[in-house]
Amino acid sequence: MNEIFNNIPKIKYEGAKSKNPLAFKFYDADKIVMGKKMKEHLPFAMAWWHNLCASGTDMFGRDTANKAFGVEKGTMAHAKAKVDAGFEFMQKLGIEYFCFHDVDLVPEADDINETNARLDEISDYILKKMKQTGIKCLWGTANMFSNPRFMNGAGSTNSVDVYCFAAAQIKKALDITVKLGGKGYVFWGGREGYETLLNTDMKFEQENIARLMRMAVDYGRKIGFKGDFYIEPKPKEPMKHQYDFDAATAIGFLRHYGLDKDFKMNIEANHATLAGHTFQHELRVSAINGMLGSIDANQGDMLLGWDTDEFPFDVYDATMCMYEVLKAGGLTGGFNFDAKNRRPSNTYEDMFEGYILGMDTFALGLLKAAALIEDGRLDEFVKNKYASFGTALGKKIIDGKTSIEELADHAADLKSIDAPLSGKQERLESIVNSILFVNEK
Ligand code: XLS
Ligand code: CA
Ligand code: CA
Repeated sequence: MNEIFNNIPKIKYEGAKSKNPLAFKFYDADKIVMGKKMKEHLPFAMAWWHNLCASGTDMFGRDTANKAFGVEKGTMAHAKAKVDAGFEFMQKLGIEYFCFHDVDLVPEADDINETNARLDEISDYILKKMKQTGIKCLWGTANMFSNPRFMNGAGSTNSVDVYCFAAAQIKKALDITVKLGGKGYVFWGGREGYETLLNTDMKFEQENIARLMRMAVDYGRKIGFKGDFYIEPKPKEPMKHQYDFDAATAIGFLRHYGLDKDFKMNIEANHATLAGHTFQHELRVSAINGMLGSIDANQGDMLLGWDTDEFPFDVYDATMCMYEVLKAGGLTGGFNFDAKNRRPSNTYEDMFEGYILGMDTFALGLLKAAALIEDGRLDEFVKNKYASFGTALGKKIIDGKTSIEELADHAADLKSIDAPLSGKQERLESIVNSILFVNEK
């Protein structure tokens, strides 16, 4: 088979001083950080859709990048060329996982039976490549938002036929995910939301989404899927009100409908900021609820109000992300680069440089997060902040062994109240800066 990216070498680690754009500056796969190899802390994944499909089309103009990979687009030959390109790309970067939507893999036919036959064929081909290379599937999903049939939603649609179509796509995407040994299965509710309540029965729609998820879980478990189902929260775009607004909303939904044992969160950085949260906030909410599953590693642009899916280069955010991940004991999933090159970055080389940037940013984030934890001052501060709950009365509160009356009596007897400690935000931020920008020897 011919090389597709024939002017791109295998990407190696050369260190922070390297000026070679096609080398890692911080991602040193086998380097040990807090007792584990970098590549074990950072199971990176390639997103099939952005990397192998998206070619720069936006609302105002057509493709700028050529992702035909030498074959006619919209054909099975092209679907296979994308597999070849994807595996060569991952091997050259040392990426061990990929993520996909059903329709990223093959062109959708008018007849679902034909689409499914194409999916069978391509997944055989992918499986062969996986065996040859050791590359694995992180998660699969069904695209239930692009086709016009989903304009009123998939699980939240008003049409029984469309609901069945969504079920059929989930069933097949689960079959393929299981066939490829995927660790997870994602639900991102692209059209699960509404524009106006004048035409929407919100309760009915949410119940129907939950029913579809329940059936998906039952089917998945029946065919031997042992991984996690994920909800990927996003507050808006495409719908004005998305039902899975943020992690707290999605977790509440899962608990309400008894789905919480089978699901975790797939947190995307750009979706967090669209919801008015930091990336770190969404990770913490997921972690403290035992639902931190996987991460879509990208970043948005704070000056733009939409989902720009940029390659992450913000080291501060990556550090705070890795701080949460390390504290949570790692992810059950991985780090999927749901990111695309900017429209004018339209060469093969740019595809590689996007991933090098993202991988280096997270490697640096990992190193800095480990340094923050080893330094210990942040942890120490937070521990001390709540120290008064270590007193006898504090313990009674924590153990649920007191009452409002007893606490009120305590307050009535107080001669003075201990001033709550200073929050020391500026000192803590200064500690973060001093660790982020320390000169490495
Ligand atoms: C879109 C989402 C989507 C999911 C998978 O905003 O990020 O790409 O990750 O359907
Ligand atoms: Ca995503
Ligand atoms: Ca996104």
